[in-house]
Amino acid sequence: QTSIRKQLLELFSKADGGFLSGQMISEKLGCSRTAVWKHIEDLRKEGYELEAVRRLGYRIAQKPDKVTANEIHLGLETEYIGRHIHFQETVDSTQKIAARLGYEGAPEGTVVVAEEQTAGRGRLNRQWYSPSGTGIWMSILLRPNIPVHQAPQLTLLAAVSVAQAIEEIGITVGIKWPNDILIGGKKAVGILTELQADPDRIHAVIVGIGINVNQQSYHFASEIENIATSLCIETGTHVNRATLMQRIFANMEKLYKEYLQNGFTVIKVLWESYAISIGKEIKARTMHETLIGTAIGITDDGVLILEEKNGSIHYIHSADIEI
Ligand code: BT5
Repeated sequence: QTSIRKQLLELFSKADGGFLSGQMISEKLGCSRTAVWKHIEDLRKEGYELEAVRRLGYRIAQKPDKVTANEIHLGLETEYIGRHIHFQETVDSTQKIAARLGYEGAPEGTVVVAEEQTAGRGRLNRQWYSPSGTGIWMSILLRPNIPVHQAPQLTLLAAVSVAQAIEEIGITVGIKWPNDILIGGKKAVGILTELQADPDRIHAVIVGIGINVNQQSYHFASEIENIATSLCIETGTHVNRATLMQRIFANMEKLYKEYLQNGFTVIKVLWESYAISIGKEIKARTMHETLIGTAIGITDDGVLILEEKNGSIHYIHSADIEI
């Protein structure tokens, strides 16, 4: 039963929003027209909006707002990112599961995604709020053959692919080094990159991405209600999460291929086009000190360059930035 469902969704995926006749479906699936009708009804019960037109057949007008493998595969345009989806309704943290899959040899492009995280985390073990059904909480596993010190570039690459996907739905975004995507000064996306590596070789990079998608402001915990926003708040409309994930995967795969082939140059230029801290006076809080100065750019490794008033230059690998 589930495999027929899968085949049916694959047919619709190939039709790319177009109509499939009942006759054609019944032939391809090897079942009766009545059985096709029953499967279509089942899809409707799951939240798919199916348009039925005489002589033309059926068309998926809207898929349910779920982030299960079926919804993500329906219409996915990539070669490997998102081809292996590990979905669970509730997890502690998708990073933890992706880390385990990383050690177990999961292929590049594997994505772990959940409707809810009970222990989502940011950098330095800070909490990442991940309420059920409202956001995209996912971890993407990559296995790039690059030197360890270049791994931070992948955080910036991921940020660009998410920024592009959000722009495609008509929202202007800015990136705050290294990992925040802001809309109108408020945080909509956080990215956390973790490594599985020996000193001289990367085994896996796990890019964790948290996106506030369909929260209303009253959904936010009081700790973040003044600093956080969601795509729904910004657009005024509900945003389909699986479709957004597909756009992120497509953008990311394109940039990642470019990156592996030609290096960081193109990604850096794109990243800089979104950067909101560069050229500005910032306060950078690192583990050891707080520096105030002008953010004059990023290095080819993705490290932030800060110039103090007295002219001294600092290379910042990790910090919280205030603009
Ligand atoms: C981050 O850390 O911004 C990285 C967040 C990465 C989350 C993803 S979700 C999928 C994957 N699985 C995980 O467990 N994590 C990754 P950082 O720069 O340290 O920012 C954390 C701070 O952002 C917190 O201290 C809060 O102030 C704020 N924050 C927490 N939840 C938020 C939310 N939903 N929206 C906006 N801001 C939030």
